[in-house]
Amino acid sequence: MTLTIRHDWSTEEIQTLLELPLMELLWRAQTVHREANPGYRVQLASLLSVKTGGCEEDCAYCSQSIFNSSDLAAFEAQMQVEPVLKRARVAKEAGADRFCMGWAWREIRDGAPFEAMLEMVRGVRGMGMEACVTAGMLTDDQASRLAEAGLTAYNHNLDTSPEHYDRIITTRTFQERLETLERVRRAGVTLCCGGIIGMGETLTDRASMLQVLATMDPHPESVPVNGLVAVEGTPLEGRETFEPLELVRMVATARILMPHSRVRLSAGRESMTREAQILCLQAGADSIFYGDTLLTTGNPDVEADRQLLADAGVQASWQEQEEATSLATCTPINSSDAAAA
Ligand code: SAM
Ligand code: DTB
Ligand code: SF4
Repeated sequence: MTLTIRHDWSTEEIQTLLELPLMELLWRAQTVHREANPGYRVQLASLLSVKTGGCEEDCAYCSQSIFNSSDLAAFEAQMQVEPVLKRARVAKEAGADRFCMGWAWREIRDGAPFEAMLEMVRGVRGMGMEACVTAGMLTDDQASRLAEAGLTAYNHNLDTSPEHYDRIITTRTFQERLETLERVRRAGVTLCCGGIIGMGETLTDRASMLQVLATMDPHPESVPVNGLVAVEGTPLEGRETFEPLELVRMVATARILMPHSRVRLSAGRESMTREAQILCLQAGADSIFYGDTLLTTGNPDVEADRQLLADAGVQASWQEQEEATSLATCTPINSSDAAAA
């Protein structure tokens, strides 16, 4: 099969994929994944909330919005550069090769916190990890400065379909979301852009959100697929947990639509069985968030994830590090230093 990368998907075509018999959908997704990403490894990305709470947007799912009454909504905490870089070092030692930092902001403002953000990006890149930032809207100039600092990716999700969007967020528009994404692209930073299921959307909404992503040219390099974590104190608290097999369908469809993108199995893993998570890997997910917290909510712990990946028989970044360490241990035998000794 020769892969054709398309940017002209229709919502109807995508909905047909989402509705395929599961085995057929998985087969197609695997076929695309194997061809597009030979010898693939699952990327481990660690997350850190650098600025938590006090956000002026009203995202209905978010624990950090001042419009919500979650424990964190009114809380404002901002980490300094050194402690952040220390956390990045720990994540790297545990095997992560991407470090994602979040700021609960409506938009980035110039000044000391932004200068600190640039320093954090430089520091993470200096450790040899990919650096991703999510901090709301930004200007062209801020995007360029992040690019200069070496930022690998900027995360800004669509969250849901354009049609369902107003029921989830009213303080900024879907169009503003797209404009931020364009600014990031123009600055030469890669895009991390995806969404959430389980917020009362229809199947057509899911297809419509994927259609916006799959008609971007180029596709976002990274596509996080989140299952809603229904946080207490948000308007979505008490919502029934998303159906794990529906997350599997989203992952598989995203893989078929955007063959070369990294599809990230993101929030919601704590309410999925190991088997459902493995199905997501089989459906083409090639990254997970690694570490026992996401931004403000829980995530499986490192040991559990290592076991999960080992049981699934997939290679991940920490194994690359272990291979590199064992090679390094062997190196002196052949090196000139050893010969001289
Ligand atoms: N302020 C930034 C923004 O909105 O772009 C930053 C961070 S925000 C927390 C990053 C993304 O995480 C959101 O766009 C959303 O898709 C996802 N997310 C946040 N809270 C979530 C939750 N409770 N359940 C699932 N996904 C969530
Ligand atoms: C994304 O799509 N999911 C991650 C990352 N991008 C920044 C964040 C998930 C957050 C889940 C809720 C929380 O921990 O606050
Ligand atoms: Fe603010 Fe981002 Fe949370 Fe929305 S998702 S309330 S913009 S931190």
